Amino acid sequence: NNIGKMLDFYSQFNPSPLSIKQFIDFGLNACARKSFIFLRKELPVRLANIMKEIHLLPENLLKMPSVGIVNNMYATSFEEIIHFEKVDVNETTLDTFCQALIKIRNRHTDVVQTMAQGVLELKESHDVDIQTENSIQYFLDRFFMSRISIRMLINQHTLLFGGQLNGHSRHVGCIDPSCDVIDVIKDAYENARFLCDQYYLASPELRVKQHNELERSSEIRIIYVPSHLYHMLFELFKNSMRAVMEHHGESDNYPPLEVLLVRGKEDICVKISDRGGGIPRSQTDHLFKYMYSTAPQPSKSDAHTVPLAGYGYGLPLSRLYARYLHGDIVLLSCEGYGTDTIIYLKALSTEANELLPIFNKTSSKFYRTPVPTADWSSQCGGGMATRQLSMS
Ligand code: W6P
Repeated sequence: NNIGKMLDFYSQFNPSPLSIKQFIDFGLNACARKSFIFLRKELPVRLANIMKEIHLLPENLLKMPSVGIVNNMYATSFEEIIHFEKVDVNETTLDTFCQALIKIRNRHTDVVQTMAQGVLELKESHDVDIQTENSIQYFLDRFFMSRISIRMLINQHTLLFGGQLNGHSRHVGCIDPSCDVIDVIKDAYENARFLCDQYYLASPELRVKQHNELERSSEIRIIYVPSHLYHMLFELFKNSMRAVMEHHGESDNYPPLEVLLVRGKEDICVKISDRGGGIPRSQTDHLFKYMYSTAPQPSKSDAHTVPLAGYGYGLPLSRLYARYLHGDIVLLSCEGYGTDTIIYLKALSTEANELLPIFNKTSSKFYRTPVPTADWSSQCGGGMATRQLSMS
């Protein structure tokens, strides 16, 4: 059929990663026409690359109703953008293109939730083996990364050319060329603290230290997407607060969260240290796994006990936001004491390029490659890592 042919065609191309500097340059020389010409090819390429991968998912997962819904949404959006393939460019097409992008963005708002539902549906209907679990982890990392990147492109275009330009703001689309990291830290902390106070009737204080190795001035500013940074910090603060409150249950004196913000030549580091009792080393890798976090939450039906942080997809998604522009999130715990989480960001906007999944022979092989047999001896036969079931 036609859409199948178009998918084959567009999935042959690799996505073109942009640097944050290119996003800024694009935005400053704001040309809706150039942006349109770029996106009417680049969006179908990115969509087609990830849609090809959806079809390689383990059959059991593909059959789940929620995954079908997501798959259909992608097909619809792909078709809607393909319509602009051969139109001539005038004011009207630019306008309808903007409207189409907004419609697509709205359609895909709940995709993370729907995918999580699909994983739940699979867990409830089938036994999931290690190979399937690995495939799902591999796929969801790539799928959500693709989604982050596509939404970034759509947001930039609609913010810059959607007709509601804010001339007073220094922002270029959703990028702040002079993002004050401490401001975002404080904002994320305050909002996490608000939830913590509601749930536990108390919350740990925040102590911030900063060190600018380059210019010994006080402020650390970067070119970044503040909403992404906020998302990561809010998630990590919620987790740390929960750990502290649960670990010091009886007391009314909670050890503060300590944040260290450092600007080096290459990296910006934000380290959040909590004294929430830590977690065993055997559990740290699991925190970033989709399959461990989707255990149906006991409190979900009880609207009055919304958990502060439920180890949902928060941590793996936050790490993807960091990795999207070649940063990372690392978690180090001392069981019995507390946990450090570090957000690494690229200090230089020239190094902050989009990291995009590409569909090729290597990626498709992954879905068919069995789990390698262990070449290190161990008691439990499952390889190096002891498999444990759920967090809850
Ligand atoms: C903990 C567990 C955790 C996960 C993510 C971030 C911080 C923390 N602290 O104890």
